[in-house]
Amino acid sequence: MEANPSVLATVGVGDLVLLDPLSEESLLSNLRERFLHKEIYTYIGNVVISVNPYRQLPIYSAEMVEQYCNGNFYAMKPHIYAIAEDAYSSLRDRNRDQCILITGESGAGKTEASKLVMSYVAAVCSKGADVTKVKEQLLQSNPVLEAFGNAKTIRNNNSSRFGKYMDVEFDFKGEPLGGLISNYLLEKSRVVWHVKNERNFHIFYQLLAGASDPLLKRLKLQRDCRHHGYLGDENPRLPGMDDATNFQAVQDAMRIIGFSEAEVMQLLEVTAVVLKLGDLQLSGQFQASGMDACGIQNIQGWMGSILEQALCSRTVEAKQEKVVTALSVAQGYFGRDALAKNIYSRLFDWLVTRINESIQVTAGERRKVMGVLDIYGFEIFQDNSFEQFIINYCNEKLQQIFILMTLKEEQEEYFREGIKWTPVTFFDNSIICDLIESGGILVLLDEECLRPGTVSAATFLAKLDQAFGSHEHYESRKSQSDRHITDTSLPSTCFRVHHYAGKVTYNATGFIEKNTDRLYRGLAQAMWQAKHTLLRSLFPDGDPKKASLKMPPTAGFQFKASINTLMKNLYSKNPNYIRCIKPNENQAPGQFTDELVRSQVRYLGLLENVRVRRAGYAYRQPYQPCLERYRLLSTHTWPRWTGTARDGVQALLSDLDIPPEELAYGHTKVFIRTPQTLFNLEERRRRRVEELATVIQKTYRGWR
Ligand code: AOV
Ligand code: MG
Repeated sequence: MEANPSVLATVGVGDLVLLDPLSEESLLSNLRERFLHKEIYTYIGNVVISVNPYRQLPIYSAEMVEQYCNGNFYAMKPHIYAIAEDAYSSLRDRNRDQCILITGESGAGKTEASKLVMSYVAAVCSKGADVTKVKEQLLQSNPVLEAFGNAKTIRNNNSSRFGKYMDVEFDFKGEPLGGLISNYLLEKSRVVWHVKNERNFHIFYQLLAGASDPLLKRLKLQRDCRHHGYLGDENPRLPGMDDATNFQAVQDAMRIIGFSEAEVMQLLEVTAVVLKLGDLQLSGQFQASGMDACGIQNIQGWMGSILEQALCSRTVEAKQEKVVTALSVAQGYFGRDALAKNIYSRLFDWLVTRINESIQVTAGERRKVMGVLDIYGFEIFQDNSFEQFIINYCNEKLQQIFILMTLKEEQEEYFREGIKWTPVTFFDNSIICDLIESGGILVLLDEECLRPGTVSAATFLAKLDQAFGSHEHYESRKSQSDRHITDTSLPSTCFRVHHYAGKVTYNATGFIEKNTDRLYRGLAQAMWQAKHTLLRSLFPDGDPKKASLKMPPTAGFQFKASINTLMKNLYSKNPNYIRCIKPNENQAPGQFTDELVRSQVRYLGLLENVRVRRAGYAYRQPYQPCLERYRLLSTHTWPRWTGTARDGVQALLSDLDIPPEELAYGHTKVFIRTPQTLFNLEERRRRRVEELATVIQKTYRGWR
């Protein structure tokens, strides 16, 4: 049978399964050639590879949507719309919950891909008025969450600094009912500090650039970023990003989602409070007599004195006695920053909860779900801390789920089905996941955080050395000297993890504080006393009646738990993969840096992925549904078949002139080698259905 011309007749091959000869080099040059001809999408079977074009391509129009909506996955040029269509139609017609897993390093195009998938699904499902409202709400959650959760980093001008998973729920007809967003650990340290040439979260710049004069005055903010301590003093403008326009868009989006004017105002007020905290100047005087009067005025009248008390003293209750101790300036600043980070991250959680209130589905009918996962990508910076550790751990887990679901499952299924299989070796990263989670670094970090006595980065590092000194994916000064290696690039305060995507050196300093993430109780109480409804509601733990002595779970512990819940959720759905590749380090169009792409091709395991796919069969289906679907194509099985489903499928397919090497019969499923065979079957079925319909119509007319 001829291979599908549309997959072959493009630049290079559109499906790497068809690549000949297959090698890392040929795979790379195929991607390069396509990329340079603006063909950014390429398949490996049903996996889509997307290379970031860093320019607007004319391939996302309504006509394009139309084409993919009516076409067949294998009959059109590779496109992200094809995988969106495949997932959506499988959800609608085959009743299977779907998830879209988007992976790739920072700046590779994950967030853009997730938005393309969402907009595709929104465009193809029905256009009724009530549905339109739901669709708008779902789509508008993006600009809002991006304003508060994205920031410019060195890698990406619009980098997601939180993980996001969104379940979109559909009714039995495939119309959207609503959704539910889960967010994962926001990089809140950015609120109080960012490296040079990066920015704080977009919303701060948007607010200052876009707010009217009266609004700024009301919020007691200065328009110039340089007047605000947390924003730094470099020029914050970004090419191609208009903060003022975006501020308007964010406010419009909130209204569409269903925020009231009062809620929007409160949200902005709390955002302003965070900025103002950064402007607080603490001095020696601060300790003795409180902060200077103007500082209090500036921060907001209702917060002044409570905050002063909370920031410069700490109250410890011992044996029913209250002991008030004064804090040093450094402690005051530490408390101030902790408070700013806490307010902001709680505000972000509130934002997600609030959006969910608007989009959540309450009706009890059985629903179908499409989950879209867009997290922060694997990243390596000059200085990597707890946040990068968490982000990279998350990517490690996603890689694992990819390996498990695509490669391992594939092989194991052949084994289960009793079909001959030539094993393909691939790197299994579960050893790195274990190094981090089960009994790994995060667990030791928790132990260190909870241990009484003096703990520090040094004691934490010593603990790691003791446990993992000889682990092949762990490195530190100590483990190096044990192995007689001298490597001056690894500082003594750091440890290094060999991740699947590269080696990352983490600075252990700050891990303990960031993991414990404790806010002086006095600060939570001060916030709870605030006369601001929203701010107050963010700190239920500040209610003295509810204050418990139990230590809240650590940041790492919570993250681990939520990631594992997420993994279970993903495992229960039919996965669809989009693997994003970053073509160059300059965020520039038309540049394809071989070495950069090669390393991604390598760690994403694309070559192994092609091998597995080639060694195997592109499509499989259990006998019963297969018989049901195609039995009308053969007189052996139509109109009646009385034998077993397996015999039926065999009788039916051998009647259809399909080359025998195209098929394999497993214990419970039939396997089809190439997509073209399936395509052909579907086409014959479509024609046959039409034929039968005409017959029925004629008969019916005859009766009248
Ligand atoms: P990321 O989500 O993978 O990084 P983004 O999706 O934010 O990366 O993409 C980075 C930038 O690349 C975008 O802001 C666009 O300018 C450009 N881009 C990406 N995909 C496309 C596309 N299909 N067409 C045109 N431009 C595109 V991070 O969030 O940093 O891991 O944490
Ligand atoms: Mg992103």
